[in-house]
Amino acid sequence: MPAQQEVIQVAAATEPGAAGEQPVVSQYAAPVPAGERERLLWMYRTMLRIREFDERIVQLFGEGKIAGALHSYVGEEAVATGVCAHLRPDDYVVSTHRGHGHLLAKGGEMRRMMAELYGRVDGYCRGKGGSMHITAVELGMLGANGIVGAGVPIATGAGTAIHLKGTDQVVVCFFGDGAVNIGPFHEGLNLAATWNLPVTFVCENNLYAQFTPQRLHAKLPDLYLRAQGYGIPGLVVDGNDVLAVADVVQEAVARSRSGGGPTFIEAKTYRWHGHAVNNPASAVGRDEREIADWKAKDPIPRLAHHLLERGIATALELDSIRDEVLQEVEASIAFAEASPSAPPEAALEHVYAHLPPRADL
Ligand SMILES: Cc1ncc(C[n+]2csc(CCOP(=O)(O)OP(=O)(O)O)c2C)c(N)n1
Ligand SMILES: [Mg+2]
Repeated sequence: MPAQQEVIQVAAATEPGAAGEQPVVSQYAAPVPAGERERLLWMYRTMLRIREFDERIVQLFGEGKIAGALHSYVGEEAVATGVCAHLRPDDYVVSTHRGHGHLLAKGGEMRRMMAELYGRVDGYCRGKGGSMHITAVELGMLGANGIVGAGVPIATGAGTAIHLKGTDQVVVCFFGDGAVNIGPFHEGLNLAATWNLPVTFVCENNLYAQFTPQRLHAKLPDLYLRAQGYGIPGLVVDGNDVLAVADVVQEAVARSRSGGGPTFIEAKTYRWHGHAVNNPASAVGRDEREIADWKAKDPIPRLAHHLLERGIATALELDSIRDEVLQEVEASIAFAEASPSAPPEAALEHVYAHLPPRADL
């Protein structure tokens, strides 16, 4: 594990909440608390928050309370959590259509994400973005993205900005196995490699792109080997082992911070549910056996086992973390339901940034 990071408290909305509340400080906003035990418990809590949030929103979708498309991250929690365990609040992440876990791991407030899914004004994008467009620049979350592979050039752009500013920030770009065959993926990786930019590219290989098994869309079984084509380090990791993910990301991020350029990490994992909330898990080519085998590698009990076996936490402590997370989920629903819907007339607000006029234009 790396040098300890400070506990950072990230202010929530700068605008008052639905009921005229003052901005609050999220209890779990700190990416990584100081101290190893705390870091491990943060990982456990973060994976549970991601799991319970995504399981609950599927129910809410079924009840008609949430509209639009939802893509469950259940099964893949160790990737976002392990990655963000080594990021600072001023680092950036670029997300995907399956991005709830990325936001929570980067310090996002569950209740503001829930409000966004409900289309309410207290959501991260004032209820106008929904699941696939959540952006929280104040947390370094540069956006979920409904276009497969489109985050790669955005991450390369953010890496270029860091390079030009001369800071030691880093960017992590999340994308799926389906994105590695998209044109902008190659352009973005090539440019990041050539310009030695501080970007860690994290391929969440859950073995399927929508319904297409990875073996049918790429000849290479190990996608991290693509890194060789760009002349950058490529690493592969068990994406269901949060500690292993944290270790490889620690190495990649340290290299980027010290000017060593980008890394490509392939995290092999699996999503338990269908591609989107309205697709059955078994849709096209996924049999019950395969799903059951991956469920047996559930990253959450795996970390719990480690914590218990090493005497890092007691079963009582882990139970109480679960209780707190379940309460947080229910509180986030109450918060979202109390928040007003985004008014239709707000649709055209915040479309463009208002920049001060420049004399030289
Ligand atoms: C450019 C583009 N092509 C196709 C789609 C439709 N689409 C949405 S998600 C998806 C599969 C993405 O698979 P992957 O990148 O492996 O991510 P996962 O869903 O497995 O997390 C596709 C093809 C899209 N959104 N954008
Ligand atoms: Mg995939």
